[in-house]
Amino acid sequence: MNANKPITERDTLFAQPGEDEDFAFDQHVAAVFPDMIRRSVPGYDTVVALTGQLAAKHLRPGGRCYDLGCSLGAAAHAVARASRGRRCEIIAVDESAAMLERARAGSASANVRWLEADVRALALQPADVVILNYTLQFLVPADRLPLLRKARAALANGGALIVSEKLAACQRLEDLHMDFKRANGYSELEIARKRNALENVMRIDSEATHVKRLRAAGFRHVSVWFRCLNWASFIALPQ
Ligand code: GEK
Repeated sequence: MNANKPITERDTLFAQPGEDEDFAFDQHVAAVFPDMIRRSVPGYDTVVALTGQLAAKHLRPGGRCYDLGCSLGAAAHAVARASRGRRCEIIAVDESAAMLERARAGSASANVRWLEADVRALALQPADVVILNYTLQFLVPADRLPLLRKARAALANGGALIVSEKLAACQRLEDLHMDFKRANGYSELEIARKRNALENVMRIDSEATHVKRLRAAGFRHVSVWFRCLNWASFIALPQ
């Protein structure tokens, strides 16, 4: 059994009719988060595991890795597992107190340091790896390039930025993503209520916008290393 795997409840947050409020990473979401993200994000477990492996390739012994918008710390734990024995410092950051409380309680890794902070206000120390898995899409668009520039400035030349996001793509892929959610047991009501709740808080960009912005932030090499439907993961290298 994986000691870092949080015990989770089934996500039924939007199963009943109710007031449409903006989505928030509060204690209700934190309690069902592992179930919610696996049933909503195609390829999530694969992305988490490969994020750990990719990060480990760029992490030097004693090096530092940031997991920005860590939620329950799935990526941070994957990095800790993949870089075991290298005495790396993994700093997992989230502004949600509810997420961090659960993340800390469920963490068996001594290498991970948990920090409750807004990633936009956080000063980054020199690092080998910065991870932004499904976080950028929750920042207001004007705050995205400054954060990427800050990550670029913190990264060593041999370092890497890993970014995963939902993409603005064609209707066919959007429809397939809805089918993915239905196949994972979400009802039409749940899908519609979640979409309404996310409308004002999750604003997605196209693949081209991501690549352009990563280059504008100073990354010389940008590539997609995972794609499933309208979800993708990028790696951006300073050199
Ligand atoms: C995973 N990476 O499991 N500062 C800090 N945290 C923030 C900010 C901010 N400004 N804005 C949003 N967050 C994780 C999944 S979830 C994505 C990331 C999702 C945090 C927010 O509190 C939440 O925990 C996380 O970013 C986004 O791979 O739920 O779709």
